[in-house]
Parts: sequence; C-alpha cells; structure tokens
Amino acid sequence: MRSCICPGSFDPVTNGHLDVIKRAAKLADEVVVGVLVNRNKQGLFTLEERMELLRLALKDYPNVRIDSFDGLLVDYCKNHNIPAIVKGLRVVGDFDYEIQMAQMNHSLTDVETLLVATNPSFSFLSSSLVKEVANNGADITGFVPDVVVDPLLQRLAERRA
Ligand code: COD
Repeated sequence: MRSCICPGSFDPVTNGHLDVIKRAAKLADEVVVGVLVNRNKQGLFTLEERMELLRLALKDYPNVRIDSFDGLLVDYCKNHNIPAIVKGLRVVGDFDYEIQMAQMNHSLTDVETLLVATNPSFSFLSSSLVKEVANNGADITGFVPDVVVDPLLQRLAERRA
C-alpha cells in the first residue's frame, strides 16, 4: 500500500493508538496521522500540543508523518491522494460506529477503510478513560507513551487548580 491515514482526536495519544499506527507503518510506504481540528469540542490539549506529543512518540518511525485536518476526512484524503483509512477496532460498540462511517466515507469517495483488530493488551484504552483515571490519581504508565505521562499529569493538575 502506498499511503494511508490513521485519523483521530488523539487528546492525548494512547498506546492503543500507537499500536494501530505502528502496524499501519509496516503495511504502507507512508502513514499520515491525521489529527482532527475539533471546533465543537474543547480538548485537554490544543491541536499543536496533540501533534507535538504524536511527533515525539513516533520520532523513530520515518515513514509516519503528523498532519491536521478540518472538515471531512475524505476531503483530506482526496486532496492528498490517500487511498485508505486505517482504524482500530476495540469492542463490538466500535464496529457499529466504524462500519457506518466506513460506508459513508466510501459512498462519498472511493476511499477504503481498513479496520485493524486491536491488540487485546490495549482494547480497553481510550483517551477519555485514561484522562479520567489519571485525574483520580491512578498510575497511567503503560497506557500512554512515556512522553505523554508528565504533560498529561501537569495539564490535569492545572485544570484542577
Ligand atoms: N486500540 C486501537 N485503536 C484505537 C484505540 C485502542 N485502544 N483507541 C482508539 N483507537 C483508534 C480507533 O480507530 C479510533 O477511530 C482512532 O484510534 C481515533 O481515536 P480517537 O478517540 O483519538 O478519535 P475520535 O474517535 O474522536 O476520531 C474520530 C474521527 C476524527 C476519526 C472522525 O470523527 C472523523 O473522521 N471526523 C472528521 C469528520 C468526518 O469525516 N466525519 C465522518 C463522516 S462519515
């Protein structure tokens, strides 16, 4: 596969996200990690911060590039000549949501969606759950890349102050 995109909010990136991105990097010549500019939701991290954490976490993967997108994912794919979207599937609930998006995206353009079965070690991880457990004092080592631990704890502490 020549190129693909792994899209998401990545607020912040978790080890579940990284697992899917790294597996995609073995299949495609180039992987774009597409970070959503979410105008409706205020994230814990800004867009630039989310992108920088991804850059640090993926610095050893030369065929992975971090970019942002606004609007429809398929428009980004069309404009950048990316034929495939790669996403992780965690639980049955993900499937209902992802299949609809995949079908809608394919009907809008001919972009294909490839769904990767999540590594069971990470199937319970989401950015929101990691933030919730961290905010309540639990150890998040192993849930997020090392570069995320301190910035996450610091940002949560600022929010509580
Ligand atoms: N293990 C494996 N994969 C995981 C894990 C995990 N533990 N956690 C997350 N993932 C994967 C999933 O594939 C998920 O789709 C992706 O990572 C991103 O996850 P998040 O939580 O960072 O991002 P979301 O779910 O907020 O991102 C949704 C998108 C940005 C992909 C989606 O909303 C989108 O494409 N928006 C743009 C507008 C658009 O085109 N809409 C679609 C119309 S059909």
